[in-house]
Amino acid sequence: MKSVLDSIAEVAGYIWQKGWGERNGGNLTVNVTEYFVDKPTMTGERHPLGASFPYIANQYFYVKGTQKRMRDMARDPLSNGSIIKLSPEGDSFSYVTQPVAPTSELPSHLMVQNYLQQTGSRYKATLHTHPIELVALSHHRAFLEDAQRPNHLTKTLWSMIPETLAFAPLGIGIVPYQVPGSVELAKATLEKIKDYDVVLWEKHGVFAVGQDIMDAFDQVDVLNKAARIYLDALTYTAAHPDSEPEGMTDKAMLDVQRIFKLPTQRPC
Ligand code: 2HA
Ligand code: ZN
Repeated sequence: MKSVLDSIAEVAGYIWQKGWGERNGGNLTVNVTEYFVDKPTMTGERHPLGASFPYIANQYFYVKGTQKRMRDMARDPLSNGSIIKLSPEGDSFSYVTQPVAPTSELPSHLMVQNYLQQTGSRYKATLHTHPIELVALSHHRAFLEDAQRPNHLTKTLWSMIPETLAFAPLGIGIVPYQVPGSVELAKATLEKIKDYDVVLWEKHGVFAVGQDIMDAFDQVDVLNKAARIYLDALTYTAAHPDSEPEGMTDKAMLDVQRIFKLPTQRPC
């Protein structure tokens, strides 16, 4: 458990350093059930969740606290978040550590954690953050209209450097704008996360899943790096309008997919 808390603190520090976690921006959960066999809760008091999550009933999660800062979590994860246990019905929770009220994005995190357990996934971590360059691209209609240009954002990002495709092989899904913290946002996130490890919340941030919190962070970092390269290449276009960023060719990308035998679906 200590190593999980250490990596949560490490990731929270990276998010702050990268400028992806202004004030209380961003949040995360990690399923830590494997470390807590029958651990008693602090008081037994039950806090209703407003919905039922049957596949994570009786399970334990580290959850970032609402209004808490990533930069403070980096120093002290258990004062800026807490470990909670879900009730046997999966519709309320009790605190296992010092009570810190959970993040406003709890609906998205628990809905996705519930889905991961339902499908027998070994993915344990969910991460929401505000990566600057990816959010900037989410202000451009061309990247949001999946129906007209399917996966246009994914293809643009993959074509920047081979590593993007290699380390974010499922690409990035698009979730149209919804109110932060809403059940609508959670439902739209759940639908997209079935196909992608990282989804872009239009004009807000990203939501990612990973085997552990470092894995979720790395995938966001890889995709955001590609967005940064794309935007940097466009600054040259601003001065030389006849020169667009080329991007790797479709053939070059297919070669990467084939040579590295990249998955096209989330591994179990
Ligand atoms: O934690 O980022 O989306 C604050 C947020 C809500
Ligand atoms: Zn947010």
